[in-house]
Amino acid sequence: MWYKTPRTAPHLGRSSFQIYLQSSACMRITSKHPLQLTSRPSNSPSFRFSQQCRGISNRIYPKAAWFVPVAGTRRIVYNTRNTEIPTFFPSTVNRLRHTSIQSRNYITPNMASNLYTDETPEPIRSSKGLHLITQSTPNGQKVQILLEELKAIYGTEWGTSIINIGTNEQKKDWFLRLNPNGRIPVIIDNDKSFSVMETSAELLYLVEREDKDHHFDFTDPLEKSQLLQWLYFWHGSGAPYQGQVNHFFKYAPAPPEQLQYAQTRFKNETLRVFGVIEIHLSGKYTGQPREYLAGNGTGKYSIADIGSWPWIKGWGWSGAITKQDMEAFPHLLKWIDRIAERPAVKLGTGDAYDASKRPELYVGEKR
Ligand SMILES: N[C@@H](CCC(=O)N[C@@H](CS)C(=O)NCC(=O)O)C(=O)O
Repeated sequence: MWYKTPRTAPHLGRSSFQIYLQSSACMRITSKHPLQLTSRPSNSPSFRFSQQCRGISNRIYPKAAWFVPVAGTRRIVYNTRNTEIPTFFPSTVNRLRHTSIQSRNYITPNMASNLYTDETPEPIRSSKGLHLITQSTPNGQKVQILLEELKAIYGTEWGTSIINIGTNEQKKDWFLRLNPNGRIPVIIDNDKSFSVMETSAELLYLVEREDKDHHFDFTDPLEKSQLLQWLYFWHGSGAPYQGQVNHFFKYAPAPPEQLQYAQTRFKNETLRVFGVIEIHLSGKYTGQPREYLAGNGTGKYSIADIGSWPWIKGWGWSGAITKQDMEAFPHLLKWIDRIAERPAVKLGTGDAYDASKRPELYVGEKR
């Protein structure tokens, strides 16, 4: 139902904002799926939605205009003829995103509204707040550990779904929609209808969202830079090599003589990277041995450590790297043990993420 209002909207005050919507889209939206508008700040769903609509109308229908003034606690939508649309309820906003707007491609594919389809497993589709899709591999464990650390300090809550990457569940459409790279882990922030791929970006996203007191990152720009250096170093120069060691020693389907070059190459690169971290931790060039990768003095445990530890602690997994090889890295070995002692690290690598112990978390094809 629509209401007539005075010609001038009385509440277009300082706290108001205006948006312009393409009128026929707006007509469909408001008649079928009422839109709630709030006076809350710019990260509210309705404001973001409004911004999206503004982009649409500017591009396609520059002349069509709907005013959406928001002031104080009033929640009112106006069109150009000052016709007032009644106020609406929050639950309609999500429904709106998933139906009329999305199906008409008014929102670009990257936008949040496209997170789920009917194919998305129900526990993920109906998840609220933060949701992790994982398997307890080194990459999965990075995010599992940080979430457990955040829970220990802030009581952070999230849901977990475990998939079996052996069945290629991560290559299905429902998953690629969340992470086009088709790999775990993925974090979904349902509060913002936003998904995050790539472990380092996920760690950064989570500390930004949850770690208000900076337990796992830094406020000082130089310390923060150091954190990023080691986070990126491992992401770009550590995991890819160690991942190839695992591949060429454990999985590659070729006769051993054909694998030798790749095996030697990636094993040596991995050991070289371990050596880089050993130099840093030993204080060889600074005179200051360190306990952790980033931070002044001996450093502070942070997402730089969390981003690399789950891989490095598994140095023996492929069978390629021997105890004797590792003797060259005494500081690295102590760092592995130091971090392994943390309760949240034990939780993040433990039974809570073992699909055989938590079958209720399993989604998708099992085997
Ligand atoms: N660069 C990615 C790598 C993620 C990744 O490789 N995940 C592995 C598990 S450790 C995976 O999903 N593999 C399945 C596949 O390759 O299809 C990240 O840091 O998130």
